[in-house]
Amino acid sequence: MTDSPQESTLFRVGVVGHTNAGKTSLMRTIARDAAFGAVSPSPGTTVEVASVKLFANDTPRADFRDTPGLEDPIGLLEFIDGLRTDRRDDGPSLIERFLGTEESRNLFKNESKALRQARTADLVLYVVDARDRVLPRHSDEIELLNRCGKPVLPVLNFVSDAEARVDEWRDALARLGLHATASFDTVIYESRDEQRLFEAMRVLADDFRDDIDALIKNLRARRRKSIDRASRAIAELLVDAAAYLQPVAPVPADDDALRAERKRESEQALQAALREHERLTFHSILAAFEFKTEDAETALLECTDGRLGIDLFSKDAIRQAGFGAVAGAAGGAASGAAIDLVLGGMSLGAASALGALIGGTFGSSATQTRRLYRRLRGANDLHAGDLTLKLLMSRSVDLARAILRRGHADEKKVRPEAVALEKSVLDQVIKALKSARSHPSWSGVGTSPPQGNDRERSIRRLAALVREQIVPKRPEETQNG
Ligand SMILES: Nc1nc2c(ncn2[C@@H]2O[C@H](COP(=O)(O)OP(=O)(O)OP(=O)(O)O)[C@@H](O)[C@H]2O)c(=O)[nH]1
Ligand SMILES: [Mg+2]
Repeated sequence: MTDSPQESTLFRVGVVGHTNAGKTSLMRTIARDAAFGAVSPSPGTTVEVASVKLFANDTPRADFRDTPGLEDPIGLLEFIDGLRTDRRDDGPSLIERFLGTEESRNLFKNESKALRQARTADLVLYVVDARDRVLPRHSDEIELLNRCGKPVLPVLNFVSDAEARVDEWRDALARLGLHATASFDTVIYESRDEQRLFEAMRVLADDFRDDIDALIKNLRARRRKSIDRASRAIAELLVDAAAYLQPVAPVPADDDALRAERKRESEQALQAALREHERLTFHSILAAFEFKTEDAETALLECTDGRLGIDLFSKDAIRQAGFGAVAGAAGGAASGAAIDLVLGGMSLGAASALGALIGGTFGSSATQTRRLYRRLRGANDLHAGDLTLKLLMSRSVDLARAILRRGHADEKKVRPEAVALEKSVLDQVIKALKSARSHPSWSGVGTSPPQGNDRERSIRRLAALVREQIVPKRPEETQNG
């Protein structure tokens, strides 16, 4: 890998460690790129150095280099010790000498690629599988890295695992002279841990303080933006679904069989439209958190026994969301496929009152007018009931919560945990959707989202409500704007 003059001044971080410690996984999560490199449970996966640049406001600020794992640190340290010709040989000169040997090109081919990066980096991230016991090979690895003459920051990976020995590791590292340590699970993502990792890097690489500060600021801004975008996508889904009307074709008054048939057709069409709209929202949530959505169904979302595989219009969906009692109270609502679709019926009195409305006493939109005429002619509409709206809210919030804590290194399918939302929150949502209910023209189901100030206000109000459910406000977020 050769560098242009401009690139050679870029803050360079070597990501080094024992094989299988999660170096490539760390790269994936930090770069928000689930396709970076190859990750596997077997050791020796990465065999070439690969670089990722991190940007803040379109300016490259750091160049992270993934390296092959150190497979035989004990043998390598012995070999390098054997290269000593003078007792005053220091670490870097021994490493340079090693990199010039024949053995560095064959026997220690992978290790030499890693050490070359450590030697040329401005900072070395030493990735450790924190579930491992602290072994002699680890102290040899640290000795090798120390000899490269660059600041070393240990990163304890797998820290969300019940078997992680974080304290043991911190203690052992301190005894080896490494007092600054970061912990970062690359699969179960914690934005605070990522920020702390960068803050620790800043302490050790003061020359690049401005770059690291810019990256930290960028991290915070991106996270806020992701949460805002996901909240908005969910709010739009709710407004669109609440406003949506599915017409039921009119039938002669005496033909009950045909009426039932038309209603069934309409129900199916409404269900299909809302299912598709929910699916699109799931994609928007993934995109909000910088996950690629092209392969969402195959790589991320498709699951048969998990939450997302459960049909929106099924008893299981109701049960999953913890709405069993609600559905029971609705009396037979949970009877399978045709759950909670409401037929907009109308009494004669109401119809004549509407007739007066259409007469122009009060202004009404073209869509409203058309709808009223249809109703006067005995036609009807179906719309989603409150239960469906609550389900849409609950399912998409569950997904957003899961994605919020998903590292790009996670290779498993998304399995959102069903967290029952408070009844008062769901009631607030239904209340906030009241105006959408009476404005069919606000619905973007099956079309591009309509524009309009009132719709926009409704969406913003709901988005604030949704945001609080995705992530409770943290003092630092409010303080930093
Ligand atoms: N649960 C969990 N799994 C992880 C974590 N980091 C890595 N893994 C898994 O551990 C295995 C090894 O991860 P890699 O990223 O390939 O490790 P590596 O250090 O790049 O390995 P080599 O390239 O072979 O040296 C993969 O199966 C990862 O999915 C983590 O923080 N938590
Ligand atoms: Mg790797």
